Amino acid sequence: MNETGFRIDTGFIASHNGVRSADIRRDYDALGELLRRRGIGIGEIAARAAALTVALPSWATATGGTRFGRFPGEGEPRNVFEKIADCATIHQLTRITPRVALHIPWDRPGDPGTLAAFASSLGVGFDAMNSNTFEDQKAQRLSYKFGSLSHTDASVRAQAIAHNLECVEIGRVLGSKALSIWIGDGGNFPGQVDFRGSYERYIESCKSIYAGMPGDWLLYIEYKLFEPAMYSTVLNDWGSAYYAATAVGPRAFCLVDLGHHAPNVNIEMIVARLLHMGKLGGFHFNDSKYGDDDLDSGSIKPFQLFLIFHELVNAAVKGGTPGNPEPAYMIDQSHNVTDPVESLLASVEEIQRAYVQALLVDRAALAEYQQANDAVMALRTLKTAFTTDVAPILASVRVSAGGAADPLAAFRESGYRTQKGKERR
Ligand code: LRH
Ligand code: MN
Repeated sequence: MNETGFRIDTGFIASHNGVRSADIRRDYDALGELLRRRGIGIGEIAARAAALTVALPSWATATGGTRFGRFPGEGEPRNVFEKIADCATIHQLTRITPRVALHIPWDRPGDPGTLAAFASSLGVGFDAMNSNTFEDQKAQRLSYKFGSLSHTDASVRAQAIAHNLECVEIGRVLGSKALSIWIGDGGNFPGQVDFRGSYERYIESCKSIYAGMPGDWLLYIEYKLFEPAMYSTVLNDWGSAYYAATAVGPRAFCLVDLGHHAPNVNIEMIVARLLHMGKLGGFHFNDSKYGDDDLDSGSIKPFQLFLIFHELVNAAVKGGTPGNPEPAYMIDQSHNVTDPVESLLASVEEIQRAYVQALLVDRAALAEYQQANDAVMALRTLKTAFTTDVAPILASVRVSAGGAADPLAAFRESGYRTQKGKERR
């Protein structure tokens, strides 16, 4: 069922912007003056801010939950078409989320061609395809209880490989250019899993999947410290992902999900390492206080998000690492107590804010302070950028691109959720 229903109309966005444009102009000019005194041209920063794109996770448009419960809100998307419609609304307001990452089988389209046409009619396309061999589907022949791509039973591995190749087939029609693999394989007790055997089986399985991908596709290998396995996880950290990606092929890269690390791990340094090694494929942005909490990006550790973008901009300024593609920026969150669209709107803004602040770092001064081992001034150089309020750039870039000056306010004022509540009984 191709759901269009209520859409926020451009007239509403124009009047939303109209009452804000004078303030935005004043604030933008004031920021421009401040940045000019730092030797930075605001126009160039704005252009780079406008060029950023962040992919939205289809699976985060409905309320998430935990094993202790899920509390769905009104007007939840009931199928992939309604999920795409909500993602298109986020792109309408932010103008930097033109692609959606699908999860199969959660979003398996009856006819990928129809879905592709529907999505493009709403101005969005598709990002990486996400496979799922971490839960059993009804009609599934063999269980993934004891693993999938690393399972001891070759027929289970074959089933998991076939599922990933099906994701590639669907993605080919949708215009996707990447497959993202995360597996929950691992053990709950010492001795349960042969650490090296399971890892070798995983790599061999990925090689089979890689061989079945079109020549211009990328393979993202996502690591995670624990959960659902509570003692050992086959693909547990960046080192394991780096070696696996290197073994699988030149178009295989590591995917850094911010929630997949032990507490207090220096993730920005892992990013610098993977960039150094030319194996950083992309990110699943979210935030966390304890475990893989999948909270809104920038909501708990905004300075860490800034430091990650600082490493990314550093690498880009130095011309990048040969063979390392432009990293893919994707969100992977679970919205348990907020309106999913509102959380995604807020998260997209926090990601764009961190990127723009990272563009403001005086890298020449930083390099001198680092050379001089002047720690205080080195940190201050970063903090000067991180504490710069770049909201005028974000708002002005959105308005120039036809989006909303304040996406969250516009979404609420539009009554979109209430309308969907009526439509999506
Ligand atoms: C695993 C993960 C992975 C997804 C899933 C929804 O924790 O981060 O990226 O497939 O969440
Ligand atoms: Mn993830």
